[in-house]
Amino acid sequence: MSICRRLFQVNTNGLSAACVNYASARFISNPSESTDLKGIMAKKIVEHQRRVKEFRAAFGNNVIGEIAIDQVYGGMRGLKALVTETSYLDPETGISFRGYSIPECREKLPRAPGGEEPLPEGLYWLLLTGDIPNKQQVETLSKQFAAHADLPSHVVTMLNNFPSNLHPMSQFSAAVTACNTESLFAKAYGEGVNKATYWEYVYEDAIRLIAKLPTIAATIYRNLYRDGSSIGAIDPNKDWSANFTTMLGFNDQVFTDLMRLYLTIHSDHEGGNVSAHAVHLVGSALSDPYLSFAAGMNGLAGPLHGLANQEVLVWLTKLQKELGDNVSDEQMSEFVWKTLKSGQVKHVVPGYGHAVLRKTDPRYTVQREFALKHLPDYPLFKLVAQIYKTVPPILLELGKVKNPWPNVDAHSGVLLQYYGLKEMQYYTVLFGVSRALGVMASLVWDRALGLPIERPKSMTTEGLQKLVGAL
Ligand code: CMX
Repeated sequence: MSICRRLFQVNTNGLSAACVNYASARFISNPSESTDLKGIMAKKIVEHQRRVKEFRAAFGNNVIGEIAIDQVYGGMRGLKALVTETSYLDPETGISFRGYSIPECREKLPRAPGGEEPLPEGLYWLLLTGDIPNKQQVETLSKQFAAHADLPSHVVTMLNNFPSNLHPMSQFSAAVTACNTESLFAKAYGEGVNKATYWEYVYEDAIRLIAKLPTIAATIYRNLYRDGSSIGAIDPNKDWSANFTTMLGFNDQVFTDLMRLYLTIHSDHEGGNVSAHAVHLVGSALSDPYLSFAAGMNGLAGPLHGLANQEVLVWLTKLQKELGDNVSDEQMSEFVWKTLKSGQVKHVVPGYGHAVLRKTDPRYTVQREFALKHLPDYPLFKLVAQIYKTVPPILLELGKVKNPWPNVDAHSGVLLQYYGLKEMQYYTVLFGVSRALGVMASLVWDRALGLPIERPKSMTTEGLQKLVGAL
């Protein structure tokens, strides 16, 4: 009996445990030495299509959950209603990419010569295929990204003409949208290609889109914060992150290594978060990958999602300005309470809480480890560490917060500050560049599995009341 057959059988025995079993099981891995990623994908897709077909034929009518009225009004928390193959978020242990935890990815994924952190290109390979790539495979991907990094001239013109008060995330999303002149998928769809080949065009668009994001992001950065100075030329021998930090204007190997870590850990967080879900949803209408990704970026730009990394720094600098570097625990508690009850409006503590996680985010932990190694005495890091002690008991005291622990956004900004990337309004753009790896890998699989246009049923309150006999 095949491994997945056994997993599916477990599913019928005990639902909740079985879902975790299945979700955390590694994608059936069959690593290849070939550097032809698209060729590897073609084989994997045929195998996985067959697996899904058999599964659906045998279990398609099995019921896997119930929906409570509170869930319908409550942001659909906990509904198992999406398929995302690339990653799984466990409430207790955090994210795993194709079954590999962050520490495992850090250990197993190839690194740049002299670097200590994983190359995000390796993670992209892993997300697409389920296999840990070798050095040569990752190098091939780096070269492909470098080869496609140029922007169409109309996008450069557009970026150079944006007003400086347009938020970096709006610029980022608009530039990505305008890049859809390059979409091979849109062109092929217009020409009426066979549906079975859609994934191939999405795959090609995804490589090109990921390749262009650092160029777009660096152009925005230079225009806004470095007097419009030139980003310079792409070096075909450098990895994706090294080219990015050079284009931004940084020349520090440790910062580049931090960027590799950053771009790896922010990439994917299963399918239900706002940015991933938006890309999947818009992609299901067969909007091309550029349009789909831009939709996700507009969601990432919200303060309850990716913009929280900017909000954390704004909040932290306010705290530092008001209280200085040596803050007592009591003073800090007071400041947190003030935030929560400021004026008529109730605010959240940015960087804390999560819709799924119920423990400290491992993405926070890995950034803390990086800080402990490279900047243990940095005053802002010390404040972040102190906040880690102070905030959770206060959030627990509120009585309604389901997860009082820090998420990824509580730590990223302080590392960027230390290395001189101080413009906090820009931080979510970095998150966006990274998020492309996860959502684009998923979009390739969405089309490979032929997932249909997404269209859940909505109800009026009156309709719901009738449904449960309340009227
Ligand atoms: N500070 C204060 N109150 C918080 C809170 C926080 N950090 N986190 C949750 N709460 C509140 C909610 O606002 C909600 O209050 P109301 O009932 O009055 O509306 C209540 O606690 C229950 O919320 P929850 O079920 O614990 O959390 P949700 O799933 O609704 O929301 C999240 C999750 C992330 C939006 C929320 O925790 C939050 O706003 N955190 C701060 C913003 C943040 O850090 N966002 C980044 C998340 C990471 C990511 O983007 O992936």
